[in-house]
Amino acid sequence: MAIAAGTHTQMKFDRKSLTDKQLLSIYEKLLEPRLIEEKMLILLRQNKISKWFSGIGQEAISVGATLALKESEYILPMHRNLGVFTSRGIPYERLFSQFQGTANGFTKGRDRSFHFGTQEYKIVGMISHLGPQLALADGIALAGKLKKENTATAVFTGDGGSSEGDFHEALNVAAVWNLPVLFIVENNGYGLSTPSNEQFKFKSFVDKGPGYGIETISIDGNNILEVYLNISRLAEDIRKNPRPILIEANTFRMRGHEEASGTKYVPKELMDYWATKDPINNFEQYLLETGVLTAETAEKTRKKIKGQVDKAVKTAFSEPEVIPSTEQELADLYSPFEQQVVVPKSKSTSPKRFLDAITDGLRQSMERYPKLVLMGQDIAEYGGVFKATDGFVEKFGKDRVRNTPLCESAIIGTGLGLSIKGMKSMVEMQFADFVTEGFNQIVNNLAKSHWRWGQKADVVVRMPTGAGVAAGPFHSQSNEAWFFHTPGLKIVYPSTVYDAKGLLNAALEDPNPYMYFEHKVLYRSLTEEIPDDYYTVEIGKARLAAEGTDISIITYGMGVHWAQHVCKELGVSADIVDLRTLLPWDKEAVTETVKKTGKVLVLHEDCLTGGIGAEIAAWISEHCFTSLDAPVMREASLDTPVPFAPALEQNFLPKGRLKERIEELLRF
Ligand SMILES: Cc1ncc(C[n+]2csc(CCOP(=O)(O)OP(=O)(O)O)c2C)c(N)n1
Repeated sequence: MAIAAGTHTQMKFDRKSLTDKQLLSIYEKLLEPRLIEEKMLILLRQNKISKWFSGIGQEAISVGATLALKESEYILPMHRNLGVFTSRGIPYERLFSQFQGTANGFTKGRDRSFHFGTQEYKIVGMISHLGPQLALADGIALAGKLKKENTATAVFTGDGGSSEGDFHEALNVAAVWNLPVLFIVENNGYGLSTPSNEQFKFKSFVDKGPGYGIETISIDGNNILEVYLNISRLAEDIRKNPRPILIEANTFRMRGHEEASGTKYVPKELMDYWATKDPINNFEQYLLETGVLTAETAEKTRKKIKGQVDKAVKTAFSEPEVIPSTEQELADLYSPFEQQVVVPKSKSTSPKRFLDAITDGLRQSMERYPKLVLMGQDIAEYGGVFKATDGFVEKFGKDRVRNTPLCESAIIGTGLGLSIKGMKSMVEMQFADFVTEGFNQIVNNLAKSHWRWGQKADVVVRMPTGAGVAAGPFHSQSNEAWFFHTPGLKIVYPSTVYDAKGLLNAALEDPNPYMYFEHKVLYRSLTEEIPDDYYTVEIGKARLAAEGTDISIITYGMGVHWAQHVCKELGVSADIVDLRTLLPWDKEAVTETVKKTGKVLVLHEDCLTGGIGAEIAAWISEHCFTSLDAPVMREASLDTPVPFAPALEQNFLPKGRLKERIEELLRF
């Protein structure tokens, strides 16, 4: 899009105290993404590059915002923000390698275009779901605030993405916690083909911020100086006086939603109008008119950048395709961590209930890791609905024991943000059922982040789970199977008081994302004498809850107690294998017990269909077939929601059917 000679700038630029040198440097930065995209358009026509989301016409926002932040401050771009990556100085060839999915990119070929982050350049890239990105900025800002770094964090969203619940949650949390985040809405008129008036009802985002108690400004997103100077001023302000600001940057999407998808649905007059407001042409014209830039220097600058782009394309395109290694793909799921099991220092023990063991583990881990932050609804002064963190505020302070708004998604995202800044977090779900509100952050952000761009997600999500307390369908569910199916997570599920503490400590120690299931029935019904000292339990290692010869019952959680009870009642000699870790589960222990008894029952509280038992049973059939003397059996809850009335609930749970199943298995 070259400028027509003799046109006047259509915008008012106010350079304030910026020097000529600074203006020229901004000009060059503004040109970079445009010239890269112009090259990419040629490559696309030649079928040499995969599709991307064009930022043509919107460059002033990415470039202005990035230049306004310090290099040490994090920026979280979206899919049209090439200017963020170029302004942070990422070598062009690495960007092209990333677009091509080759090894010199940022994701080892695992994710595309702008879906990557890099600690080196303090950029956290998006996941496709758009909105979840916003809460990560909350976490990064929170970490900066706790470390007293006086930093600002900037995060982008489109006007379409702002309709997602994640937008609301992230703004709300940032407002309540006074987090220094610049929320930049690129209001470009369309979300894919949907115009703004079908996306939201308000006229401008300046009407939206005040509802959250957030200051909001609306700026001309095509005017680089307006963007740069406003964001510089606001960033400086929030570094000193931490709080979020909502910035609406008005602009227009000049190309299709994605390259190659066209703009047929956009009225021509709109296109024509916004073409006159092109951020680069106007700024260039202004610089020419004011004599800061000469036509000759403009030409030279363009030529220089084009030359660098051509060279980078050549380098990146000569890179070989990635060679797949299954071993590497699997290894990169998790942040490297070799667990050293910690044994208690002394023999000192005390009787503790299951819940007390959780409290004990949390307390000792808080003492051990000054960078560990606890977050959850009502967990501070109130101590949590089950009182797991009773007294913690007095001991550790409100900075580290944080009451959260009812915003599961934003809080889990905040956990990842904290991890990006090298901190640890525990997020308590008030009930495991409510994890649905934070599901996306867990399965798409926490679980995939290390594999995608090598970023650990040092977050433990505590899940008060299970039925048996007549709490109905939404306070009783077993949902571990949802996460069992998600590569990148680890899942632990203690059934004893000893393990409740040891597994929690182990999970908090490991820098990988954990789902920690704690059964509500066990909280106050189970008491054991356990070590007073800090200790951990080996992750991925099952234990034999009972040793026997007739059958094997492979189970976890309440299943262990039910199996023990029924076997005793029947006088059956059974190996009862308590898995303890569900992901990764202990295949060795399972193989061993199957070889020993040849008769296996897999038991769990979760519903039967698609439960963890299905995977274990299938695995045994495939790998231990010659050791079997009977079909692998399963017992589980009914395939219905969890009913409320105690009689219905007991009928739903597998315990009542267990005796019969064991007898059936024994008859083979
Ligand atoms: C949760 C979710 N729903 C739908 C999509 C498909 N999608 C990708 S971008 C987009 C439009 C986003 O509009 P906006 O946030 O305004 O950003 P823009 O593309 O205009 O820059 C849609 C619907 C998605 N990626 N994620």
